Amino acid sequence: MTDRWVPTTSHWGAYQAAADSDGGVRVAPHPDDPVPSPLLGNVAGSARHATRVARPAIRRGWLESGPGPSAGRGAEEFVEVDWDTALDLVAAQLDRVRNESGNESIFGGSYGWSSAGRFHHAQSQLHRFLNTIGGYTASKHNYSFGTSQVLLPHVVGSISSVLGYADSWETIRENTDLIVAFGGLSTKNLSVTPGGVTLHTGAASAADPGVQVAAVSPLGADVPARGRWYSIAPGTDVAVQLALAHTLLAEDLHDTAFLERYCTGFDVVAAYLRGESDGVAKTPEWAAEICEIPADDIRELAREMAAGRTLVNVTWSLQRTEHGEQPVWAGILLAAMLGQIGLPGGGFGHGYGSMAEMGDSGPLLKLPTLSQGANPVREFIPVARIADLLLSPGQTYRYNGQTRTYPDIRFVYWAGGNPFHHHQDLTRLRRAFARPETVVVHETHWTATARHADVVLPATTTLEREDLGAGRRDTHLTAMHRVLDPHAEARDDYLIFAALADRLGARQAFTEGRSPRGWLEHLYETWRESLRERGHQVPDFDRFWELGRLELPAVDEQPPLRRFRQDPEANPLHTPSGRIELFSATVDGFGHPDCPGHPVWLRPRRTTGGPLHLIANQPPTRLHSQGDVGATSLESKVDGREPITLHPADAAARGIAEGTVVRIFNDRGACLAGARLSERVRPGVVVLPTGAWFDPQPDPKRDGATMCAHGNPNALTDDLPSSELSQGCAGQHARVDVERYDGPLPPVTTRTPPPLRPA
Ligand SMILES: Nc1nc2c(c(=O)[nH]1)N[C@H]1C(S)=C(S)[C@@H](COP(=O)(O)OP(=O)(O)OC[C@H]3O[C@@H](n4cnc5c(=O)[nH]c(N)nc54)[C@H](O)[C@@H]3O)O[C@H]1N2
Ligand SMILES: Nc1nc2c(c(=O)[nH]1)N[C@H]1C(S)=C(S)[C@@H](COP(=O)(O)OP(=O)(O)OC[C@H]3O[C@@H](n4cnc5c(=O)[nH]c(N)nc54)[C@H](O)[C@@H]3O)O[C@H]1N2
Ligand SMILES: [Mo]
Repeated sequence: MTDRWVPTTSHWGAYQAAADSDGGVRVAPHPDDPVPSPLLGNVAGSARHATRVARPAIRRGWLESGPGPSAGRGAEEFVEVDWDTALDLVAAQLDRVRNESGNESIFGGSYGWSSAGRFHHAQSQLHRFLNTIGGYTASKHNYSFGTSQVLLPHVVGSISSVLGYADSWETIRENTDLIVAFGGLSTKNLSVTPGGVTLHTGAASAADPGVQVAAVSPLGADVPARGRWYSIAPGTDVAVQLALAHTLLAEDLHDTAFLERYCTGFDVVAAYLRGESDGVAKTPEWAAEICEIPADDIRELAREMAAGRTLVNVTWSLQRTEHGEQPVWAGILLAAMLGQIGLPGGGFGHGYGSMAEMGDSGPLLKLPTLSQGANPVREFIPVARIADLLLSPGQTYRYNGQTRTYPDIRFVYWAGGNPFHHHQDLTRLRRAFARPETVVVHETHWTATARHADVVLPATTTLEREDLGAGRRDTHLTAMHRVLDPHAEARDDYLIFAALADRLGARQAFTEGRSPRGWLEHLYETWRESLRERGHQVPDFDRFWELGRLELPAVDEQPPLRRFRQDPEANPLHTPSGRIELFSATVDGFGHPDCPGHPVWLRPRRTTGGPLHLIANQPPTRLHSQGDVGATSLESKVDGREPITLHPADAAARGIAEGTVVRIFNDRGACLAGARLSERVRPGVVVLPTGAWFDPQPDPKRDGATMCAHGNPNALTDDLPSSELSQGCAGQHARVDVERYDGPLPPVTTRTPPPLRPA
């Protein structure tokens, strides 16, 4: 424990921390950070909150009756036990399951953001541990841009060519005339990068990029200060994009030389735009009917796009929807027709306004990295198919041209993620979590996922251990000093896995004989050596630790799309044609009905659920579910519930006033929330951000159904993928209705631990 101010970092940025006299923590922004994150306000209140997991805890039914499927998960009380009891039980079950049915019946995907820190990253620790004991069924891709992760390799050959080498805000300011921002440029998202960002320069840039911005979004909040707002009906961006493309084509504003030299398949797309292949010309008039943006505005915008250097940006939210491939592919089509892909400040952007790293100018540098080892098991799922996996062993499904089969999972191991935050249709996920024999969760706090486990092992937070921290495109590496002693009996994920590895005969393989501090030195010195080989000098570990941070050396690398533009024969893309595939014979050949071989407008299949379009976007007050018991998050609540924002007209039609507690419902579920009214939300659209800790209670309006008393939108979302091509998360949208909630208000129960009994 230290009452000195010491450096640390988090996914929402670097900061300073010191212990206070009551055992809690004081935090202050990094002194050089121009725009510290509001999420910093959650740290102090979360650090020693009543919901910290204090001791190993075991669900009573599992402890008394042994492993097996159980609907008691998420309902029964927990029994607190000592560490040796808990570790012996977990090790024995891992051993039994791997011997009886092989390691593929252990699901260790364990998706989630966990905490910043290159060594103690819980998911990496879990994967490394499971690999030393024979492997696990894994998950592929992420919830953030999992649809693009499957699509982009078919279209531009890799994900990183678009996401890894984004132009900096500075380059944009110097070169760009117009940003057409599908999904807007939301500053609320820009304090966050996985691993952290030391100096938040991007938030200010997105708020006012210094160039023209045409922001296409249902929400005024996504529009930068001097941007133009194109208010769009959610889920219809592709219609606008195709109409922009149609205008470029019809008015001969497209760059035929670029399309011929660098792209393939434009002829197929052009026939579709003209309506030759389906009888419908994709004119602005056609689009206006769908997206509710006037046809003349679309036509004018197309002309403006062709008149200067234009960056076509698509936020990640747009691909986190049904048919989420289409707005990404259509965005690339538009950028290709403008002929500016590979030019500074032009072409296609994906994720400006989604994450701080996009537009940050720090070096593209490999950071110190813990090896996860090799997984002998080949089974995996696309990450968002978790409920299908648990509910439907043996069932086949399509994915990226393949037909795959779900393995039979008996043991679920989760560390550093919160599926009862991140997954869709949480009522269905509860049924899925009732199926395995054993669910083990490492958690810092009593999240909904911890409450749905059989064995909960208390993990330390970053403040309670030492680590090295930096994010992608970060400018600095931070020496994350320990500030607090571990809470109660909490242990580092690493030490928990070391103790399990010991019981399973894999201690040496897992630890390589190193202490946590020994690992930090090892990772740092290995990294330092690799930098030295490339001609960069950084201080030794002891000096670095004393300094508290070091500036990362600048590395100059030409973005792959710039090299491609300079010489497409010498630097082809990793696509079958070596070019940008506006039509992909590969994707076409897969025959997925919901993702044909070129960008198309597809009507949403899901139109039931209610008259209002719910947007479940990222919360301005938290990182996902992290920090929901902290001050910034709590201050935003309305009567203790998550705020839902409605247009005043939609509210008035339902007798809802500012501050009213409302019930949001559809055929999948219901939740409560507190009404906030705003003219800056499109009529017919409501916004309920993700991350309020899921609080399932009996729904007083529907027999046998549950209602989240707190306001988690995943009580309402559909558990359906973006498409069969990518099987990505499509949780951004749902159809719902909203009503006043006049009944007696159920208390929010997430801010105290579940019922716990001493052994
Ligand atoms: N409806 C809808 N749903 C969505 C989205 C959406 O747009 N709409 N967005 C999706 C997206 S993009 C994402 S990335 C996901 C995010 O989903 P998650 O990454 O699962 O969300 P987090 O709340 O960050 O969960 C991280 C968990 O790790 C725990 N943790 C932190 N540090 C440690 C540690 O050191 N050790 C251990 N053992 N645990 C730790 C935290 O307490 C927390 O519970 O949500 C997705 N869900
Ligand atoms: N404060 C904070 N910042 C975060 C996170 C967080 O939890 N909290 N999470 C981080 C993570 S993991 C990720 S992946 C990124 C996610 O980055 P994004 O996915 O880009 O973020 P969202 O906030 O979900 O959505 C951005 C905006 O898209 C708009 N939008 C939604 N649907 C449509 C549509 O159909 N058409 C148009 N034109 N616009 C639409 C919404 O108005 C929304 O505000 O954010 C990161 N930043
Ligand atoms: Mo994400």
